[in-house]
Amino acid sequence: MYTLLSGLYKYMFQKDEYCILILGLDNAGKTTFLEQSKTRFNKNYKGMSLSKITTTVGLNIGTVDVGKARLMFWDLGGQEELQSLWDKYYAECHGVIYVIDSTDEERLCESKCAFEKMVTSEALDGVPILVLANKQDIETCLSIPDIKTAFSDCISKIGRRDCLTQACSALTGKGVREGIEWMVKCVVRNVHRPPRQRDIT
Ligand SMILES: Nc1nc2c(ncn2[C@@H]2O[C@H](COP(=O)(O)OP(=O)(O)OP(=O)(O)O)[C@@H](O)[C@H]2O)c(=O)[nH]1
Ligand SMILES: [Mg+2]
Repeated sequence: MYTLLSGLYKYMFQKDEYCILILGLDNAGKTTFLEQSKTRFNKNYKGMSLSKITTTVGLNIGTVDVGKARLMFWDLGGQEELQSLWDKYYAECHGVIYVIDSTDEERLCESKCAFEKMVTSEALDGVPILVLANKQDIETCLSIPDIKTAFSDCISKIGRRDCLTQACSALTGKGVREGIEWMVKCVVRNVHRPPRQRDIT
């Protein structure tokens, strides 16, 4: 009886946990995205004012529950000297959210280089990647096709893993829910696959 009840309790309340890294250059909007996600998905979360967010030195951690999945976000600082720390977290992660500032054409090439380095890391083989073209609330921003063109020579390096480019505004919340729901679908599907098939979609 106890086993039956504890099984039922676990089925109803226990969440499966997934670690998701939020990466991208400094000023891309990673921490704003994290705060916006917590506000949107966690009912009683009283978020900090988005305008008060300052550059991340180290990392921020946040949790978001989506159905039976619990996403543990690790938002890492994007400044050049902090990028060398990103790969310390790769072995533990189930998914990557890569944030691009769509208004910063000058740094797009720099962002592409950081993306390329990340995506070719063996420790991330088969890990789903959500690319967020952020700051789409600003009229002069680059469009999704513009960004895909700028990143085109990385495409072959993404391989056969799940990858989606999503228009987003971390500030207004546009595209945030869609991006997270896509990520949940991918990570849940991946853990139920044998490891060697994780990169086959
Ligand atoms: N207009 C607009 N501004 C945004 C958006 N997302 C973030 N910002 C602004 O961009 C700036 C940087 O945002 P952060 O969230 O601190 O960026 P970050 O990627 O965490 O930066 P680091 O912590 O330095 O790596 C802040 O002034 C934000 O208000 C967005 O979707 N639209
Ligand atoms: Mg930050």
